[in-house]
Amino acid sequence: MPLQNADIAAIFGEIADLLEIQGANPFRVRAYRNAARSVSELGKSIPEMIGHDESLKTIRGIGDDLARKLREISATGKCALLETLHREMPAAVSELLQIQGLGPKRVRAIHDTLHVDTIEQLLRAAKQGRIRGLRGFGEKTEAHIVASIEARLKKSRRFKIALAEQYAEPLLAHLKAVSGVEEAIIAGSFRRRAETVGDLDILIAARNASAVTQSFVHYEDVTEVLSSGDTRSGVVLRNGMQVDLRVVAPANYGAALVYFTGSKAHSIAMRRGAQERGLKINEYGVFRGDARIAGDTEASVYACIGLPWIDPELRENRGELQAAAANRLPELIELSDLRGDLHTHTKASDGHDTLLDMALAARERGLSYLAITDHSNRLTVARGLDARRLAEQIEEIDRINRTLESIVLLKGIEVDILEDGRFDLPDDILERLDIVVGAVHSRFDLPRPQQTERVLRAMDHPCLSILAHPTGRLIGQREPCDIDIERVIRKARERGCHLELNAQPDRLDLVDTYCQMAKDEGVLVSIDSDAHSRLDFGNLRHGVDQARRGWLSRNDVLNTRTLDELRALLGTPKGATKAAP
Ligand code: DGT
Ligand code: CA
Ligand code: CA
Repeated sequence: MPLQNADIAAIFGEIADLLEIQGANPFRVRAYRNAARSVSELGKSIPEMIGHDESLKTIRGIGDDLARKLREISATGKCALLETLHREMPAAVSELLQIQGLGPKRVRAIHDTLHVDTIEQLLRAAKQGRIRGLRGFGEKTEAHIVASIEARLKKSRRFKIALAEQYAEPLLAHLKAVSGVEEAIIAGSFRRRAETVGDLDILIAARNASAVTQSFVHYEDVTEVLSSGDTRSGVVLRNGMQVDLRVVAPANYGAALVYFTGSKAHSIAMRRGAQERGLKINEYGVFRGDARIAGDTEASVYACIGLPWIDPELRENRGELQAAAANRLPELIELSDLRGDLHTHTKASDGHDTLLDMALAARERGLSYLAITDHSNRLTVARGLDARRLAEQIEEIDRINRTLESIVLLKGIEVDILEDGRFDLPDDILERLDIVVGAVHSRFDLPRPQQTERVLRAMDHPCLSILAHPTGRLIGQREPCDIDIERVIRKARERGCHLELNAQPDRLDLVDTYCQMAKDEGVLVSIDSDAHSRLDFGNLRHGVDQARRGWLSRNDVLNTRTLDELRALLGTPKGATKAAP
């Protein structure tokens, strides 16, 4: 793996942190911090620039000294200054800066007097009351430190659903194999297909509860048993994920499933509905007085309050109970409804497979069209295509389309939206494409008015078909950019262009509530894998899950259309005329 700009930026960032803790000259600290930022946002690879003998001093914030450091890091992967700083102060100390309320001076005081190097040590010290005695600290600060570390730990302990699944499925299979088990399911946020899960909630219907419990606590991946009883137990897996287990009698399964699927807000709203009818719902069933009137299936529970069964993805108390009562629940999209994928990469940019391999893999999945949308020009880190290479790819696609059956390749590009909202490829090449996917890859930090204007301007371009990963967030890693999504959605409607639901498990961008907004405005959402290899078409399933949470039906999704319908929708945009070729 060659050195990435992000690695270099991380080194500069850490230098800035450690210098700051040491009380270095603020100008010097800021220089490193600015350099870290311009390196990470630079559209070109620094090692490549060095390889091509390009001047590094054209980069914002880089002078002689920092240019020398860039060369040093590119050549050795290390920076002598950082190593010196590490000898004086352990790396983990700079993490302490991330705790709310702790600036460099305080971090230094804590480190020097209490020899605290890590966040865990800091939490312990704060809980033992050793912080309040330091000069400049008090009980309030100490309590604040505890609260913010705990909030942080809680947040970081959530697992992306695609990852949780890898641990959950084998465990579930293990439990299903226990004799006497009649039903076994993972309920909670996992069943609601949330983007991340805090823990897993396994529900089992079995006659012999203790056999299930024994098998659960002795599962090979368990490192800690938190509790173990006949109906309830909890464990921690090797990866740190907590799993709760409930074992119920088969007759109670439906009621228990409603209860443990949640969400809590959905359950509470349901119980209110039950009370109005003089009923009581709990995890054992539905009761009128002492008489149990339902609860063996989920549908029987909903029927008691006059409702049809509700898909788990909708159970967030965001209007699903009202929609159910009015018989207006959406018929949610399914994976098999997708006929194509409109955002994928090949070896030509940063993908791993050839055009042909991607086409064959898509066909294997039952897709009937596939847009190839490699990166454009400016993303040199991803070996983005310039107009000449894109023209070559267009010809190659024509050649492949002449020989390939049952699938059609569409010519496309994932074009970079520059900071001013323009594209980094000329119109005459974009006009030759079937599909133009526009994407922001830099300056995620622009203030809301600029970010919004930037994207709206890109959407004004008559060639733009789809706005890719509209908020740019990476789950647990990068916050969404600050953008007025309502204006973006309205713009898409006016312009007749579309918004992507990027199905990469760490993007899932649009989020569910924005999907719902798009649907309400009549804007079609395109569920795309953003595949970088032929194995990535599996992403589509996660995209469909997210779309279901966003209330989308087949008709709300662009790539459920037949190829002819799609071509019509991608045709001449509303409010713009495509220049004649
Ligand atoms: P998570 O684990 O944070 O991703 O989210 P959930 O929804 O899986 O929440 P969790 O694991 O705390 O609880 C699992 C389900 O159990 C939850 O969705 C609904 C139910 N539940 C838990 N606590 C309560 C409660 O106090 N009242 C009600 N009605 N249901 C609860
Ligand atoms: Ca859970
Ligand atoms: Ca739980």
